[in-house]
Amino acid sequence: SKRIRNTQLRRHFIIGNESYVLPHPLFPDPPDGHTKGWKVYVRPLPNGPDMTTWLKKVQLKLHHTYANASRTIEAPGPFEVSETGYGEFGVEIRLYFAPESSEKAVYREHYLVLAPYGTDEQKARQERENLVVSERLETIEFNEPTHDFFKTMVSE
Ligand code: SLL
Repeated sequence: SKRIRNTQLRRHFIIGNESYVLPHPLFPDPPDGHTKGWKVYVRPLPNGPDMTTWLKKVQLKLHHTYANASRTIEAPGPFEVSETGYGEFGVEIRLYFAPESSEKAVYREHYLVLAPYGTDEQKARQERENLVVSERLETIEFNEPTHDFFKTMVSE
């Protein structure tokens, strides 16, 4: 459908990871040599609106040492991958949008953080809780959205 001039739609969301030192009940029977369990995700903000009006598919590409390194998750998600491993690497993320948007997939990268970071106090808490979280606020902008996409977005 036709695009609406001089108009932008903007949405915020989270890309991040959680990491746990193994052994951990969420990650039973890890392969030999795997020291961390982790989850990488694309999520709405806490109490934020549903993302699936605009986000229809997420492809997460892991390090080539993983079997089936390319993981694809369709809406409604959750858009996340849980794995175990031994090292940090950049996860390549592709976001695919609602077809009526006529938008091409958008690329993001998230570098996995598996080790405690920050001040000594912050690191001590992450160790005590056995949880490291690395997240950032992301923004997506749809410039001159199609009329059909605009309609779904404003009724969300
Ligand atoms: C590092 N440059 O050495 C990085 C590479 C590799 C991550 C990290 C295990 C994969 C698997 C895994 O953690 N690969 O065995 O399934 O720190």
